[in-house]
Amino acid sequence: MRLDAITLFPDFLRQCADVGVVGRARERGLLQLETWNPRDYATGKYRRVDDRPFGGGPGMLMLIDPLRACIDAARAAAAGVDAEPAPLIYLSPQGERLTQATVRRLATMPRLLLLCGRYEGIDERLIAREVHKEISIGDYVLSGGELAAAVLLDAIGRLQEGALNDADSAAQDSFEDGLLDCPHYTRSDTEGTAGIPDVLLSGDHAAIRRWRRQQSLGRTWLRRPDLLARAQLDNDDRALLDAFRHEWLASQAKNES
Ligand code: 9D3
Repeated sequence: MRLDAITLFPDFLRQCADVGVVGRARERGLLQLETWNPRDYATGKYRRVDDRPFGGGPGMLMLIDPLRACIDAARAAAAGVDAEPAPLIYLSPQGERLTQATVRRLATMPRLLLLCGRYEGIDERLIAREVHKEISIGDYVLSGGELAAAVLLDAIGRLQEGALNDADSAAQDSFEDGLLDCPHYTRSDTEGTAGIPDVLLSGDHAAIRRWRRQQSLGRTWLRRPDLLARAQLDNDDRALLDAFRHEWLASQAKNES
């Protein structure tokens, strides 16, 4: 898959694409990132990339002409990669909230253009004409779109076929089945095995699998009831969750007294 990012801070995104699983995906040729800087398409002595909004008020917008030239150049550079023009995604607080379902869909595309805004954003006419989809990564205020693009790059990159090794299998991930992960424990010279649930030390792999599933269900019930409401649970899951609820409610009652 090829990603083209339009950004005033190309170094930041390039560095994000160099580390960890995504860096490895790039080395394996599964993912390609190209960056395009509107500054390189700005004119005049100062190569300005910002401008004041019509109607006045505080804050600046990205200057429309360098941005359009930059988008055109990015599009032209990858024309011929496939027949359809690559969709342009604008990372913006006004966008649809990013979910793993969207990530999965985007990860199957041969090519995507990502537009990172700075200042207060971009001219609405540019959105209307050039942008296929606006995406937000959550309800908090960032200072620009680069971190959001890095989130998308990371989430998409690790899903490329061959990016993950068996050890970090995507199938076991939290959110792949809509549930939170179970607790994990590892060896410690200083802690020994204190505080580790007995079942994990028992060697009974069927019991371990059941315990982990129960913890996933229970934690999702406690922490993310919104996810639990949408999860597909079978009869075994419901029995495990009922038992978890019972134990948890009993332990709460004991703490009350
Ligand atoms: C006057 C109101 N503006 C500043 C508080 C609104 C505003 C403009 C530009 C708020 C944030 C930004 C920059 N944010 C992004 O470019 C952005 C973003 C975000 O802030 N939160 C979550 N997802 C995203 S995706 C891009």
